Amino acid sequence: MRHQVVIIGSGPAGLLLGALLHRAGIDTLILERQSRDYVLGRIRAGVLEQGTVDLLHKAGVGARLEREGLVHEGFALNFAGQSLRIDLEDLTGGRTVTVYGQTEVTRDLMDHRDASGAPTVYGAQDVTLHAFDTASPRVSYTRDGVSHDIACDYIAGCDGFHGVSRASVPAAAIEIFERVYPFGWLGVLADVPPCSHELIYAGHDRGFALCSMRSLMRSRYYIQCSVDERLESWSDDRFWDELRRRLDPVAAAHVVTGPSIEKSIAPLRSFVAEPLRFGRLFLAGDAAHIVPPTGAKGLNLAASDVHYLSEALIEAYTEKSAAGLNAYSARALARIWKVERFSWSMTTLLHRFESSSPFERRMQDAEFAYLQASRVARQSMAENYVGLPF
Ligand code: RFL
Ligand code: PHB
Repeated sequence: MRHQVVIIGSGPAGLLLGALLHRAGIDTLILERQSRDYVLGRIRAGVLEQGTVDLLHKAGVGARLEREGLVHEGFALNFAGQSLRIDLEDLTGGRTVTVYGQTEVTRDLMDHRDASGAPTVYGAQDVTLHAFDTASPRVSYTRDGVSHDIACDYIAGCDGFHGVSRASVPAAAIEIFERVYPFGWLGVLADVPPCSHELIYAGHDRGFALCSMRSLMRSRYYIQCSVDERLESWSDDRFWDELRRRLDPVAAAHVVTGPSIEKSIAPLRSFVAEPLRFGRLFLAGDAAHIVPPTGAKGLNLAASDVHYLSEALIEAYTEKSAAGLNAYSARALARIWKVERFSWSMTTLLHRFESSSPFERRMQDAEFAYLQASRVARQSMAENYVGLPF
């Protein structure tokens, strides 16, 4: 068997790359370790930058997003009992973000791919990359006990942080930059109306809290928790009580509680692998980098990688030019590092660090006071939140 591009992973990065390449007449095979339902069951991101929305439209999957996505013109920062609105639209000359769940993005991309006839293998086990440092790379896998070997021109490693692609690169060829934060996020999804029509990011002495949503009837809330927290020790009631303690009184009074339909703990990490290209293997999305979710950037960063990579591959096939492929790693990394910086700074501003000295706490207070006092400071936050240009 042979395909032009083998894409490993059917998360947002792999599916979006597949859609953009298919549109350009490039033949792709997606290999996904899990089942389709398993991938759709993971509750993750909720906020899309305009650039991501535009890319989804370009890929031909914007219709439901256009109908059901909630356009947000601002969000609130709560800090030490005070609330500050970041007016995205005003501060960025009219730019906004769209609240639309990663699950829905993934479902739209999967449906679109099925309708296009492009192949995806779910439940692909033992995916192994071969000879990607030569002109004839291959990918092998097993499915239902049968082995398969696929020849291709290029391999796109879109298989997330724990995938096989980055792990296949010799350690000496890759440099890792990493910060692991000493806390996680406990997230709850519930079919209750959101406590506010905009997102609320709350820095509090008891720890960070975030009020988000998936629709006008479905809320997504997070609270900072310790890394070794056990999910079993968080009843719904305990979660709602802790959430309300960390919000300003107005927001707390508007929290509508109800049974959780999903509850999970996510660790927080900043991570970048350099470079993103190894011969004919290209890394994109969480396979190459992780940001802590405080800036709502992970999915959006996967989309911007895919923008650069899809353009480069299309150029390689249609113009027989390797210029885009040669530039991919540097172009993508330039944007990745800026987004890493923003995600780290939002995390540092809003979380409670056990190890913080009194000086460091005062630095958090001062940063919030500066945001309150300075339009330029708010503008910088807004510019990053709506998304830096591709
Ligand atoms: P994914 O989504 O992890 O998909 C990778 C896919 O590869 C498959 N895979 C393999 N397939 C074959 N063989 C193997 N050996 C394989 N190993 C893995 C996996 O099964 C999977 O299907 O990576 P991708 O596509 O790069 O997408 C990245 C995003 O999922 C991620 O960055 C975001 O979810 C991060 N994130 C957020 N991003 C935002 O832009 N806005 C947000 O509001 C936001 N909130 C969040 C988040 C992530 C969170 N968690 C749980 C980490 C909130 C949370 C709580
Ligand atoms: C979410 O809705 O899941 C969400 C929103 C904003 C973030 C992170 C996660 O910064």
